[in-house]
Amino acid sequence: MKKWKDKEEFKKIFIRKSHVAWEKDVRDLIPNEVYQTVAFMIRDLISEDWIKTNKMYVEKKVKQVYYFSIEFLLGRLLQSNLISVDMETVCREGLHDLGWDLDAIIPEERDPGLGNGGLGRLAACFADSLAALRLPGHGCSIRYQYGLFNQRIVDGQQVELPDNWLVDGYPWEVKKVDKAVNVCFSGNAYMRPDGEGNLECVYENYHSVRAVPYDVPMVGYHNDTVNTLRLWRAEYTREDVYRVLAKGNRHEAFRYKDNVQLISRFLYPEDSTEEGRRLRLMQEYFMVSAGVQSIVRHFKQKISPNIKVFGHYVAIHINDTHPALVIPELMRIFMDEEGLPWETAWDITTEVVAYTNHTILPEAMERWSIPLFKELLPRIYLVIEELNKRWLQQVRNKNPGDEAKAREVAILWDNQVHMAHLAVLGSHSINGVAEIHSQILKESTLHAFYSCFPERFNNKTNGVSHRRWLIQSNPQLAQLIDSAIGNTWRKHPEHMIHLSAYAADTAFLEQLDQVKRIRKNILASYIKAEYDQQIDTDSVFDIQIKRFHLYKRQLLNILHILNLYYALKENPNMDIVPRTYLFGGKAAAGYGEAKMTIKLINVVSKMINGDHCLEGKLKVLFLENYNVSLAQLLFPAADVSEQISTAGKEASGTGNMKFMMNGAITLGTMDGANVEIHHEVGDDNCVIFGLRADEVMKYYVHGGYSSWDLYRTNEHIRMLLTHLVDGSLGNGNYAFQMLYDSLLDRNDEYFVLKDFDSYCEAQKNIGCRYQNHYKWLQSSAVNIAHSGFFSSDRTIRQYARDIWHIKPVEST
Ligand code: GFP
Repeated sequence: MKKWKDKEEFKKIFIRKSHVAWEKDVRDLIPNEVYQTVAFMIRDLISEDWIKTNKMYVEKKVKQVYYFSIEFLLGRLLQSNLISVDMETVCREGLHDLGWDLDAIIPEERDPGLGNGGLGRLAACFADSLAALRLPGHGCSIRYQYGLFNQRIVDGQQVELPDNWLVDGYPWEVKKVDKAVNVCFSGNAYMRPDGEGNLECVYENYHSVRAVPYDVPMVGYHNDTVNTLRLWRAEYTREDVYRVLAKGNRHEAFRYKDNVQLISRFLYPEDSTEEGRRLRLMQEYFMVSAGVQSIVRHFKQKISPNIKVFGHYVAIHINDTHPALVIPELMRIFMDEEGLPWETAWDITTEVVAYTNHTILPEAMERWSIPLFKELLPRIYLVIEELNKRWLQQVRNKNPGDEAKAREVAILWDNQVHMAHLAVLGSHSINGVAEIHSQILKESTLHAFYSCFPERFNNKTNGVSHRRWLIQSNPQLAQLIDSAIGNTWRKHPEHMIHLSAYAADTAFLEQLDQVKRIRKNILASYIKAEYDQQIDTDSVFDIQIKRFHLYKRQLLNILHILNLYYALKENPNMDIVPRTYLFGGKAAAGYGEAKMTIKLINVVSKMINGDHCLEGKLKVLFLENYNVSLAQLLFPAADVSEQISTAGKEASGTGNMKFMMNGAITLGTMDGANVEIHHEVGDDNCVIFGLRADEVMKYYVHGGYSSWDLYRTNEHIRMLLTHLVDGSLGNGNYAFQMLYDSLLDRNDEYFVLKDFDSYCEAQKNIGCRYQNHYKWLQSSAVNIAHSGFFSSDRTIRQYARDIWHIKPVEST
């Protein structure tokens, strides 16, 4: 790994680079130019290793994994790359001498919002761990011109603004024009005899889109591995534009150009319209086809001309169902381009592909209308049709007369393409992301498939990168851990368990208290600067940060806060530990209830924060535009981690792990990875409440429970619900009618009211525990000590060993 010798060398290079890049004196640079200059300097440091890593993989002919994901939520790269190359201090000191503060430069990087939540962030942690473990693995996704929207709160409501993250350029990417491929859409596809007694496919009159890759380096932590995240951008070709122009219609040519560029313009186009759904399907196939074509080309050029051994060298992972078209795309290439018969093509495909399921929510199980699919991807449709025919034949042979069975596992049914079924059928491994979730997949969601292929199902509990979420986000805590147990945990997070010995060490706990205080102060300063709000750093920081969804139950949290507020109004002398409740998260633009929950939080926040009779006992804030960078400020400052989804609904959660790593205490249901956190730390060190997943399931089987009964019998609940619609929250009558309806008329699908009392108890429990501060700190230490299991390094090692069969590659 190339390095800067010292800050003097850093400064020399910085001055030279900035002269060339900006034609300016260093004094005259603006902060963004400083950021870009340092980014290019890091690129300089890693470029040899990047080339070498790729060469080494080819020379050693190692098996490589390609991780396909529609989201890659990287976060800013400047600081994480500086940490990986071990040059943060040199850079900080060098910049300081030149009159710049690194901490003021870091925010100049726009946080690339190429994802929405856990799914995309997990992909980024996995890329980080692959490189840190020297594993040959790369990412594949789309270079969206606009990331997920920027969220602003106006009059308490979420407003979505475009996230034009590329506006100043992105210094980490490298455009690889020579690696472009064409992706074909529409046209006609049909089978005809090939003259040798077989059928061959004719695909004609299609239009093609040029897919151009932009590569981003994934830099290994303190090693010389640099893997690649390949992001595809859709471009038109000049020839295609001329072809349209030649027909004499200039408007048509403009429309064509625009339609092509649209493919990689937005993350998650609005899918409530046919147009939006069409675009989304185009995006999925675009990413898949470009990615698979480039893998096959690389394999044939660099590894072997014999396509039959493809599976010995390549593993492809599909992150949720969005990239499931990898399966028919591989089949297309193997049969149409490589001339393999169906059976051989199928054997190789299933040998290569593995699938992770991330949710059991029915709305997230992707389905496409067959007419749309056929029109857009006629060749791929023929493959799926044949696959479905062969598969159902097998199923019907085994279960004669049982059409219900066929329906349960069909890929094509009810005029729809079922992507999860395609993903399961075409993969040799199917995993869930936490023990309880994998169990639910086997027992219910994918039970029919589990009974056909039990050996394919397994669990891989999620993990998070302790480099980003601890070393980078909370350097104070990282140093404290070093001082107690040495620094081997930085490369081996499982060594954090040695901290257990310090959970009763008063001096250590005092320092831990100090660290938390520092982090709470940092957050408080941010909130003061951004919102002009003072928050009390002696209060409990109780934080819920995640995407807004009814099943994640931000509503339960805010209803409890409202209840607490009313109780304080009634009894101003009530003795409670002061609380600061913080929320952050985005709601999908078309998701009414989620947006209304944001509004409710903001209305309640205004009411409570403006009530000076509370004597600082209660404060509520909604922080705008939750993203990776804001998360890095919030996790280290938290005392309480809100993980309160309806049991059985949150596949895993990864925020829960980030909080734990930073010493927060989980307040959660027995859901997702909370179950494993509870298993690690025990009842003494987390607070569990609410219905268990099997209880929820039992209610569902019997059509739910009656929330009206609760409404009638529980006066707190009745009062809270009444206030949602009687105008007492100051927003006019019926302001929160939609939430009221979801809780009562739609019978509280997510058991918010059913778990309400239990949650209130759990909140009281938190208060009591916090009062015994010494014990609280002990719990905090136990949580940190046990968080090593939740490092994505552990998760990735398991994927590498059990699913991908890839090994670390040492440089020679
Ligand atoms: C989804 C699931 C989470 C899970 C992540 C990563 O997250 O429970 O932790 O995927 O596996 F819901 P979102 O993208 O929905 O936030």
